[in-house]
Amino acid sequence: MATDPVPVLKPANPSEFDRHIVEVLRHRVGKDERAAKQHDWYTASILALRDQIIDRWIASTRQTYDQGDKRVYYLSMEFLIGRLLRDALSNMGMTAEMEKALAAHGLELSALEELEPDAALGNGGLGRLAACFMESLATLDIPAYGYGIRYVNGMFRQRIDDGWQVELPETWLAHGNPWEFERVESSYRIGFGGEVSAQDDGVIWDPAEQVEATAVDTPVVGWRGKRVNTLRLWTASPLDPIRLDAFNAGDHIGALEEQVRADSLVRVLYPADSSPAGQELRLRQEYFFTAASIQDIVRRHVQYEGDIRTLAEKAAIQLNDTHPSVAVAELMRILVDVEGLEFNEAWEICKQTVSYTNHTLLPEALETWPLPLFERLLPRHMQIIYAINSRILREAHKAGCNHEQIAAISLIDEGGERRVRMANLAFVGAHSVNGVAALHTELMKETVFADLHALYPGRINNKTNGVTPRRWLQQCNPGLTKVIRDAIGDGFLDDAEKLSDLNALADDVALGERIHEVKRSNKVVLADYIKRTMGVRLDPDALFDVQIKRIHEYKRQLLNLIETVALYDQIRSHPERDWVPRVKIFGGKAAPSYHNAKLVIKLANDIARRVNSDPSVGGLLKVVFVPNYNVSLAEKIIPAADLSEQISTAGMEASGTGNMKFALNGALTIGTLDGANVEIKDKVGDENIVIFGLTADEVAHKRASGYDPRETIEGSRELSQALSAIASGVFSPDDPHRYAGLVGGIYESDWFMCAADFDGYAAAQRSVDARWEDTAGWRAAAIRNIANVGWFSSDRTISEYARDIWKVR
Ligand code: NBG
Repeated sequence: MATDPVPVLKPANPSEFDRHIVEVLRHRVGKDERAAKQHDWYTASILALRDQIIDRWIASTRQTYDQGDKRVYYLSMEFLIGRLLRDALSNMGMTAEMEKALAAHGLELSALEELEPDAALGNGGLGRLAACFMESLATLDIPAYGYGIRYVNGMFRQRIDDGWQVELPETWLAHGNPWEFERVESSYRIGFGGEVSAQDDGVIWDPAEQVEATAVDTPVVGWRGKRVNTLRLWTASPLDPIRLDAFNAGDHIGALEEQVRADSLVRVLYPADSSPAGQELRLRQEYFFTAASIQDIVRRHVQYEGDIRTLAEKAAIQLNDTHPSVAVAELMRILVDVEGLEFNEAWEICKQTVSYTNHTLLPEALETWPLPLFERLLPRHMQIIYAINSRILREAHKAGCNHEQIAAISLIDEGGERRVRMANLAFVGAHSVNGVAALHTELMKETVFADLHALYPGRINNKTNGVTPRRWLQQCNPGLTKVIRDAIGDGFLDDAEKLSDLNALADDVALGERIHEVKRSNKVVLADYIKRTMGVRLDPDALFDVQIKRIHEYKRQLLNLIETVALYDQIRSHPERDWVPRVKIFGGKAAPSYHNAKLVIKLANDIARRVNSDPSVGGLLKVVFVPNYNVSLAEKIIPAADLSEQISTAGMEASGTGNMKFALNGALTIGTLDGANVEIKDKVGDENIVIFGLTADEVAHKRASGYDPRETIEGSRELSQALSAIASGVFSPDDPHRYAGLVGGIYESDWFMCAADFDGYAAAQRSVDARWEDTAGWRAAAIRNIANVGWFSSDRTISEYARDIWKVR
């Protein structure tokens, strides 16, 4: 039975809570407890828990109003929240009570938890970071709203058919969502297109189309239930749901056109990780949720403060990547056209209020929109952007920028088809522009934002990412949490950096043994899941080597697979050697249109089929690709991992956050000096992490100096053999040329440095084997990882944002 680490609140009398659940079951679910099914109990449990949360929610909101506190507004196209039941129970300190209440009806909480759909309103790291931030904001008692879109179909469900990824719609709302509240009173009209006309007293934008945005709120509970904040997601509806005249005239489909148009705005999350979908609908989605959020923020401010001029004192708007950067133009439009401020004054307010986080340097991910599209959809915003641009370019000119620098700073990309640069817009409209790990922030200054940084030095700052230790330690790994509490007490539950007390115990054999026992039982649970769902049997005493994340060439799942093939060859050629039994676990989704990423998934499955059925490896190597990787699966897999694969081409992974979760759960990292790996290494110490490969500088230099991968490949027997095996169809006898192109890419350009880093990676893997044989050494290193990554708590990250950017207490 899971128990709460520490009772958090004054527990309600268990029998009282039980009565409450039954009452909810009857009156809000409409079921007799004798006839109720699991799903009815699930709904009743959440609603009963929600009642407890609401009291704190109202108290938090009142307090913010009464004290006139500054609020943080986190605008994000994605919130990858996952399941909420366990999180809310644990943070409210009500897990034990809920278990007891359910037991009285012969129910198990863990079974009900499995009924909750994963709210997958995000692609990967960026969306999950937003979810961790929401939880930390509430934990730190900072008044905050998350603003996003209530997608009807979130991230697609991935099925693997004959090794290939198949995308299916995820229907998380199919059975209702007991967490949310629709706020019909918080509705705004959002316009698109139309005409702009100048009147005596200002500019009038007369949109050609309008939809209504309505708020749907979900409470977000912080640790120990101190504060409950709001995640406000927008849904869309037409102003006229049906054109009755058309309907009556027989045009049944055409009559519903507006409804369909509105629905499509909130229908799908674009499943393209770090690359813009490039479609008009995406820009419409961005404007839709941003405009609704800005209107909501301004309305709240004016209602309670009376004076729009004090906006920056009471509101901090954080743009999560460039997706909401049209906020700069929208806020300016409202300040100037609606509130009647002078442009200059409005511009100062805008900059003081807004700040922007960059999450990638990949050129294809820095959003730009074709100018004609932007102008057609948002004619007034286009004018405002021109006005901002002329101001910025004058400043650049005055500062002595040359022609090239001015071209790079401009909000309009004039090379080729003219496009609006959303990153530049966010940069100039914000007082703070931050990167998400130290290396990434430095690279921002040197590469994509070099000229803007020179013009506005001091604006770029670093805020290294973090993860919430509630979900990513306490809730996903109760066994480890208990062992740590027994060892160092409860302090780390409120301050993750207190995990450092474990350092003194790193060589304690008994502690090492207990942590090992927990890890082993987590591995048994995962192995059972994999046996049940995939039919593959895993040995829980093998080394579990895990790479779970979006499938992307820069993340180099391919490098891992090539090394897997090389290891397979080695085991077969040298069966007499003392091989460390390994399980290679992969998981992740590929963007549906990303050909090479989908091929990598197929390759992983092809290799798995061959290796797992080859009796000559004698179970020393197993490969599994776990389908439909999502937040809930991560919560199962991470606590069971021994080795964390963080092997991106240096300079390309902005931060990574999975790397932090694994280390917190006692896995060792094998990785490159990329993203936050660099800082993880600094914290855990060189001896407790396995680093290999080119540095970001070396990668840049190699690319610039005419690198020839052929030479490298020919110089490495292991690599060339593995590549020829893959390319010649050893793993794809049904289609021998399937991987010729994938491997050909490595021979021809090796942009992602798989060949260049292969030998270093393979050697690092063998050093991992050697470490694993040294049981005491491995266990001590695992403890030192747990002990030293408390700094990567999102509480620390959020305190830095609060202090340096938002200026909230
Ligand atoms: C991702 C980066 C990750 C980073 C997360 C959160 C995008 C655009 N960026 O390295 O690739 O950890 O953002 O900051 O999804």
